[in-house]
Amino acid sequence: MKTVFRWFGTENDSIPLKHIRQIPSVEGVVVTLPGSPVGAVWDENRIADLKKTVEDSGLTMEVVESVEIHEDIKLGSGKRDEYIENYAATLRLLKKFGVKCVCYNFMPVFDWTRSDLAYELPDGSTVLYYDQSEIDKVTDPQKMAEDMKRDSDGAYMPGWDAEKLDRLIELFELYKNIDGERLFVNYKYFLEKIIPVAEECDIKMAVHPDDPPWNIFGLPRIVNNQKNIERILRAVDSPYNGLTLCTGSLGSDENNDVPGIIRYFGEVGLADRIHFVHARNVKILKPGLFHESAHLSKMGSYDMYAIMKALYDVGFDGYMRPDHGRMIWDENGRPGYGLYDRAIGAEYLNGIWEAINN
Ligand code: DNO
Repeated sequence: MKTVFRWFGTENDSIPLKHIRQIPSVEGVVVTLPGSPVGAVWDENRIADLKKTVEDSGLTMEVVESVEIHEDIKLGSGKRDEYIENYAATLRLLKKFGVKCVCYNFMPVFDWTRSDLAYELPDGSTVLYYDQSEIDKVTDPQKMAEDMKRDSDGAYMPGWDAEKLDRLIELFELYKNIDGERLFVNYKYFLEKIIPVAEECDIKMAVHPDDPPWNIFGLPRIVNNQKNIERILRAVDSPYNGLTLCTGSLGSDENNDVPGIIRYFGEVGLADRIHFVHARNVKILKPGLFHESAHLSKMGSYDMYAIMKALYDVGFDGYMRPDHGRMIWDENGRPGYGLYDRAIGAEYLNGIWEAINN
């Protein structure tokens, strides 16, 4: 297991790389190119600069999160073939710079969604919070998207790019014709074209589960449970067609037994598809109502030992990053992505791993 840490780039992250370098277990950072227009080929010079900055700090740059997928690909319309070609061209560039794993998602319109980005816990820390009844009250997703942007203090929010937000009404109209099955067909089309390129580039594609893992605003979500994920992994049967096992995203639906899913993938020969793990804990208060928590098992609904042990037992050998932390110690940072709590999480998870290993 290689521990990595998400970093949004010099211009977009308040955390200096030298601080990340000082977290004992962390070997590398998970990067993206903020501001790259979705669907366009990434800029080679910017990738080169990023790699130099990262490596000059003594860290590796082997994981990208995300190369986002244009809505036309998910909708199966418009300029999807052109966007798929651009995606392939970006993968070829990333190969040149030693990238080994690309995390992406296939959620229509919205990436991760929360109703509160700074919910206060009794200890005074703040966390991301989701209340389905609040989401159900949203009659204007455009306004919700704008509120989320505002509450993130203007920070660049991956997956919430301006181009998409500007055409929300149009997108909602277009998605009226897309149910889960249609979305799957469009996804398979993308995989059939892109997985051979991933093979050629030796880049593992790792789809991120939907967060939360159920339909929202009437938009279908299909990367959400064991059965549907298995179907996707088998749709193009290649080791390069893999998964980002996000414990918190899957785990916010109590029907998803996360260690059970890992063990099941081990039993059916799909363990080697888990290329990347996002490890965090989440406290489910009732179905559709949860908040994120410290990584420590007793702070949330998940036994993190059981998750790490399941990964160990199925032979997990990919990348792991501590996912969303609380905001603690008066840190001002991007919701979910402060330095301190994620660093604590990284060491805790590595402690579990070391104990299992020994
Ligand atoms: C949230 C992240 C997601 C993830 C994307 C991958 O914190 O885990 O935004 O990066 O879904 O495309």
